[in-house]
Amino acid sequence: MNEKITISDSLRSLLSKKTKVVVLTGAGISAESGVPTFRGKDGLWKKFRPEELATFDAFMANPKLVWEWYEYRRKIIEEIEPNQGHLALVDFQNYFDKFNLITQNVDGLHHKAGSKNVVELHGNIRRNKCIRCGKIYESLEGTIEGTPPRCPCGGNIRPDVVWFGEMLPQDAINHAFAVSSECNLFFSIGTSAVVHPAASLPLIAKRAGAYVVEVNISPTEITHLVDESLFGKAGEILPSLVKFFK
Ligand code: BJW
Ligand code: ZN
Repeated sequence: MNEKITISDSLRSLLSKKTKVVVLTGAGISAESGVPTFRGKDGLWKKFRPEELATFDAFMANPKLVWEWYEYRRKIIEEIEPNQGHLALVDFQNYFDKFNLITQNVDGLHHKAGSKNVVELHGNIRRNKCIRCGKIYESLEGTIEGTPPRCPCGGNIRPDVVWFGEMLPQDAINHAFAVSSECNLFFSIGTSAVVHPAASLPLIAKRAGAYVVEVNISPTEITHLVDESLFGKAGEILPSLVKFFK
């Protein structure tokens, strides 16, 4: 008997090994590790307007400011650890025969927790790339020091993340669409579900017949569309869900 959460009989019966499961995560799953979310009361966007920092135009207009903002965030991420929510999703992966984890997060915490084959829709904050020749830099080795550093080709180095108005990595989004339209059970965890195309994944799953569950501390844009909402912290709800696995 699990005393922490109450779930429907429908969800309970879907928590079987054979169910095809897709999980989409957002900033909320990393909040309990100490990564600020983007929106809401304590969101990053309260201090900085997104269009000032998370667009290519913003980077071109003020590369130093944007680079320093990412350096500040990298520093936060380097010092923290995955939480119980990330760890529970490793249990999900080990339990379900068909499991796909898709994240909008750039913090790499799912990987650090032990999740495999994580689909990163918005890139990874640790990786960088040259805006001129496109060379990918896993570290800053080989770049010319500066704020931001420069590529030997002369181009500025930027974080390899997806900014507003930019295309998502083609393979990642194609895979995300494909598995979302084929799953039986879809979890939308710790995301405000306002940024597209990621926000359309739960809707695609729902339209294709999946049972859609959201896990969030408060209602979101998709609350009225999902089959079940589990309100609470991901770091508490997800370990409780694992206890229902047969
Ligand atoms: C907890 C919790 C706890 C807290 N437990 N829960 C269709 C309609 C309208 C607009 C568009 C559309 N298609 C495209 C657009 C434009 C745009 C867009 O979506 N705009 C909307 C905002 C209106 N999309 C794009 O531009 C995308 N590109 C694209 O579509 O390309 C095609 C194209 C190109 C050119 C022209 C036309 C088409 C790219 C989007 C890139 C998003 N990038 C960012 C920054 C990444 C780099 C970085 O990190 O700096 O990605 S923005 C930011 O938002 C980041 C996040 O991944 C993303 C989503 O945020 P998320 O994860 O949902 O976080 P929050 O803070 O919003 O929510 C946290 C939630 O957690 C809250 O609900 C809390 O309650 C909850 N919570 N603690 C559980 N403990
Ligand atoms: Zn270059």
